[in-house]
Amino acid sequence: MKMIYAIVQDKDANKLSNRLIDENIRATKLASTGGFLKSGNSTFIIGVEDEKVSAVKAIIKETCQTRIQYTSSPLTMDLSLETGSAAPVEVEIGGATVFVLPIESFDQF
Ligand code: 2BA
Repeated sequence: MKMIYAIVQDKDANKLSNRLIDENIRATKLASTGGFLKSGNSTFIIGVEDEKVSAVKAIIKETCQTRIQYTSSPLTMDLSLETGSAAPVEVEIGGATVFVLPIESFDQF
């Protein structure tokens, strides 16, 4: 059995939830925050049998898309304090960041 952690953009989270329900794959969705942009994203925790890992990754890939976001980098934010204007920085996010970990044991009591 494996534990899949998938960090996805909030805009894709409902679509992914619905797909996982349709495919009878159990998941937990956590509200999370990206360390770099400090904006909200969603982290899915999905425990699955080894043979289902590829199928789940394919669903995540199909459901989550890459987007461009504009933000102020720490450097331009520092400059903006001096000049009063911050140049936006283009950042490409996602579609999804996925980690697959082994599970030592799985119990439901
Ligand atoms: P954030 O940390 O808010 O990062 C958002 C996007 O900003 C990243 O997209 C990446 O394009 C850019 N970025 C992140 N750190 C950067 C840096 N030091 N310098 C320049 N650009 C940087 P993604 O790579 O698609 O990541 C989306 C979200 O997935 C991240 O949000 C974070 O919440 C999570 N994530 C990505 N890699 C991770 C990792 N190795 N461990 C844990 N979480 C990760």
